[in-house]
Amino acid sequence: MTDDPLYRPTADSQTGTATTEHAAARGEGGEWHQHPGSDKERMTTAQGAPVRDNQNTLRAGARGPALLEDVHFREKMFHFDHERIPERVVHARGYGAHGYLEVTEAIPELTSASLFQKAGTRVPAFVRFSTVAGNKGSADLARDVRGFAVKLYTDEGNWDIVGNNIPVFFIQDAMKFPDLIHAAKSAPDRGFPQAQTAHDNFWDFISLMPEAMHMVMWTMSDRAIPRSFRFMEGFGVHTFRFVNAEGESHYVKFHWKPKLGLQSVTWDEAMKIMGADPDFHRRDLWTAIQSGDFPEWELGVQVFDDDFADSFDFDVLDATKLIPEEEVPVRIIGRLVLDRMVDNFFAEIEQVAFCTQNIVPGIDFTNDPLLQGRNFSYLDTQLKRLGGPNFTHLPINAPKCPFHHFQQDGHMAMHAPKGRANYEPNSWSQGGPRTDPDTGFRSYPERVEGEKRRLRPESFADHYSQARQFYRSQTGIEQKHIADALIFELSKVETPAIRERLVSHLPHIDEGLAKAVAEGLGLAQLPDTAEAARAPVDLKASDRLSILKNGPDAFKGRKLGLLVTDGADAALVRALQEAVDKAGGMVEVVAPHIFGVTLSDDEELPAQQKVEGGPSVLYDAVAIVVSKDGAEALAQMPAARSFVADAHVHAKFIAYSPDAETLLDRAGVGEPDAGMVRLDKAKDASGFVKICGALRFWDRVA
Ligand code: HDD
Repeated sequence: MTDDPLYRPTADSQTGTATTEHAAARGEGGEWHQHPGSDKERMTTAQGAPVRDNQNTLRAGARGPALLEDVHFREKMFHFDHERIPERVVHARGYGAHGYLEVTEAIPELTSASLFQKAGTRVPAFVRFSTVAGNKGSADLARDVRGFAVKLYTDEGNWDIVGNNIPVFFIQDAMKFPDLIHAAKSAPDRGFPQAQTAHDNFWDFISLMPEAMHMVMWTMSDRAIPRSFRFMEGFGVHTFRFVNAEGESHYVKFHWKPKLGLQSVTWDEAMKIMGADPDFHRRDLWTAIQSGDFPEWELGVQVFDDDFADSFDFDVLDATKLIPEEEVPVRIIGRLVLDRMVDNFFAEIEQVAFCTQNIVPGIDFTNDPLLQGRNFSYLDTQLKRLGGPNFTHLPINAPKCPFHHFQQDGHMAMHAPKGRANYEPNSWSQGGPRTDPDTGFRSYPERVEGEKRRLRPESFADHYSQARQFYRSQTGIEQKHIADALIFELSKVETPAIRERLVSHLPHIDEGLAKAVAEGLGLAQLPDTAEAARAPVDLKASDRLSILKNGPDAFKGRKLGLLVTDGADAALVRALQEAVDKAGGMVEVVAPHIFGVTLSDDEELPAQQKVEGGPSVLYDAVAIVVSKDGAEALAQMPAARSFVADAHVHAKFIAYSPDAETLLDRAGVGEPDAGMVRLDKAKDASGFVKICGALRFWDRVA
């Protein structure tokens, strides 16, 4: 055997007349030997029998029929046939990573949760990000809510915060969830459209559900097309309870704030990214973690008491409402760092089972009717998805603290409890675990009374005021994006009455928005305004609701697309690479050939993308460093012209070497503006990267 990393099939291995000699290790004692990348183990069947030939079925004669007794073939095929489990009914497409939560501020006065007792405590974490509506194989950039589910393996059990990147939800009561999801996903008769809400069923349902209007503002905003998981906020959405050692309770809302600031793409970019790289978000997370640039979020809490809850304009149990940060500031108490990719997508990302019911002593639920319903749904769905009640035995779901109980047996039980006692109470001296009245989980003894009825409280009735507040808290360009998104989505709705019904809600949010959407849809006049259960009121705008008011001012964690040709100015290329590196960003070289280019100093520069496969939508900013001949050649290539034209239309910062002007010209880019920087000298590169910190030159498209 050689150390050659590539396996080269030999003539023997293809005909099955001989086997490769494997030097090493017979499996010892029934263990599954995992040597990542190693070819030193002998291949066996699942029963451990050594395999001689993995290429050919057992046949009667060289050209004869296959034999039923070919147990190796049958076992292999049987397992393959059962490789898939049902995908999640929502949030099917996701990606995740391992990391930890470090508590930066202890809060024992608020909660007895063990992890929050001492600053500096670290607990392992696993996070899964997802889109909601699309199937497992859909594209990352769909306009959709992003799931942000966090599993914290504390020393008093697993605590799951199963949140989203949007702090509110479409509906107030879990009873409506199946309807919401049915309406959002593909229509049942035709099986499309996939991963989008731009269709009749969704807007039919939504236009009949005024409580969804606040969430609709968020999903039509750029929040629903994040640039990457690393640049989005996360929210626990519901109001939860903290309970301290004295049994006192405070209400709490959980926030995850990305260290790199907020950033989204534009809708035109999103549509193009879905074609160019459907895995854009998962690739981004993978690349960042593999390159040691670990994504980080602050854990923040909004804590408030009954007095605040009673005086607040809305019901804190209503998941379609948020509490503006200006009213209850977010207190930062920890940091979440993702520093390790999974070893195996299926074992970890697919099999991880989040349940809102997974809480630990010191945390408790409130009576939010959405949360109460979720507490049933998640456990139930894992049973279906993972095939039995023992999904907690899977390593990704098992607690990392000691656990002892009398639950037993069932499909795929992987624990073998010893001893005679499997019930409690028992009087055996080796009788197994005992409950602890002092430290065991205690529900907050909230006083409840009332008639058993199905009704929505009056305090949930204002459906528009916070939608208006959200819209009016946005910058002009963000408001335009909301209007454009509504026009796009409703233009895909085939039934005029549904379009109009949706527009009839908009005057409650903003007259200008209603008019812009009506005009964009070509409606001759605004439809009659929908009846409101409660007339909306003007609330104070909240800057924290805008992405652009909370963007970063540095290029850290971002990517420059560097379009080069043979003969490109070597000093300039290096200066750009250094400046981006210094800013904590990444450069991807895009060239006419994947081999790369030869720079002006005769050094070779390898490429990561051929120009057709590396459109500028994949980058946060672009630089075009080309020779005169190179510019001429690129100007003949449609992909190179689109690279430039798209970067321009998407308001990106563009740097270019003087010889690139021919290409800019041929791409239809007019007079240079302040977002376009001509790099005459290598030392201009750092100035360019500095202005890229603003991420977009919005003036170009405003
Ligand atoms: Fe849900 C999955 C987030 C309302 C029922 N939900 C799921 C995931 C996230 C959320 C992030 C994916 C978890 C993972 O990565 O495995 N869901 C939310 C948020 C909600 C919400 C933030 C509102 C505040 N969900 C909600 C309701 C119900 C469900 C009201 C039902 C009553 N959700 C489910 C589910 C899923 C799920 C069917 C599908 C797969 C799974 O649970 O594990 O049980």
